[in-house]
Amino acid sequence: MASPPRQPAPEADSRLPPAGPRPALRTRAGTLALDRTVVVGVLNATPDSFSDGGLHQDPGRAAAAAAQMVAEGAGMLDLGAESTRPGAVPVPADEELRRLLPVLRAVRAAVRVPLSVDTMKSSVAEAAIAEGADLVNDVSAGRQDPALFASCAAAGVPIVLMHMQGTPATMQAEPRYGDVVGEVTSFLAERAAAARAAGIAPEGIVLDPGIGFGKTVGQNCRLIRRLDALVALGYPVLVGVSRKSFLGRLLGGRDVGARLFGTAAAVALAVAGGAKLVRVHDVAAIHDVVVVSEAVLGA
Ligand code: HH2
Repeated sequence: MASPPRQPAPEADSRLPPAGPRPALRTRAGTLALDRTVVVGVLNATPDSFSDGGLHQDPGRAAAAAAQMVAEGAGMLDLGAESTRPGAVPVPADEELRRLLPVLRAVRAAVRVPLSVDTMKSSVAEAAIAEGADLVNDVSAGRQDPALFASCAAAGVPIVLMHMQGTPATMQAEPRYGDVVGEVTSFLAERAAAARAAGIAPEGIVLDPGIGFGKTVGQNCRLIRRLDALVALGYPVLVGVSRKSFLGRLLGGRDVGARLFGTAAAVALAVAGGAKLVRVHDVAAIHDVVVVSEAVLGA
């Protein structure tokens, strides 16, 4: 397999987003073009996710929400059945599957966009792929279950590799870094190399700095500000800031339901930094943010 091309030399106009070296992601649902930023809608089939917990456990409601997100501009949907919010405890695979599969089947029947499954377990990923999932989104970047890379490689599905310091149960206790941008970037470079060594194609790898996963408010902001360092690795970058608690803290303790403008600001800056996918709950609003951000960046 060819190596991902290096980031081209910096443009004269540094306000422009770095040119994406891989403008598309190949999935079984077709090619997902990344020349425009893709809005990824979040659908959690969980009772306890920090934002949409309990809303999408019913397959019919999940399918209706999925169809609405696609109508509002989502180019991909991310389905999860295990919360990874700070303090969350792990869910056994059988329970994760019991929650996920009925929702996945209903959503798969309702929409044609690529579906990713947010899981750290190879058994869950394999069952989800058999039911029509097109990508795997692993917040542990293949560390929780070393068999996950092989599952993705065998099925030929892309994977999102996310940085997390610690585990969801403990990660916000005391995040520590010498150089957060350097450490997150070199960690993801190493995980991408491990994924490729396990047989995942380079054009099937997406990197994610893991906003809110073992980071302080300042470290989250720094990672968004210096997204260029991650983009320079040559893989598409996904950013998930939606309604997260660093926004609540920046806004004086704002409630989870009142973080839309904060989310919008962070998404606009992530797009300016070169994010090719943004994972959000409020698809209609963030679709507008992305359209306007790209128009300004391209002017
Ligand atoms: N954030 C969450 C979950 N999965 N995956 C990626 N790749 N990047 C993220 O930033 C990310 C993620 C947390 O958000 P949410 O799914 O809304 O909450 P919960 O983990 O409580 O289900």
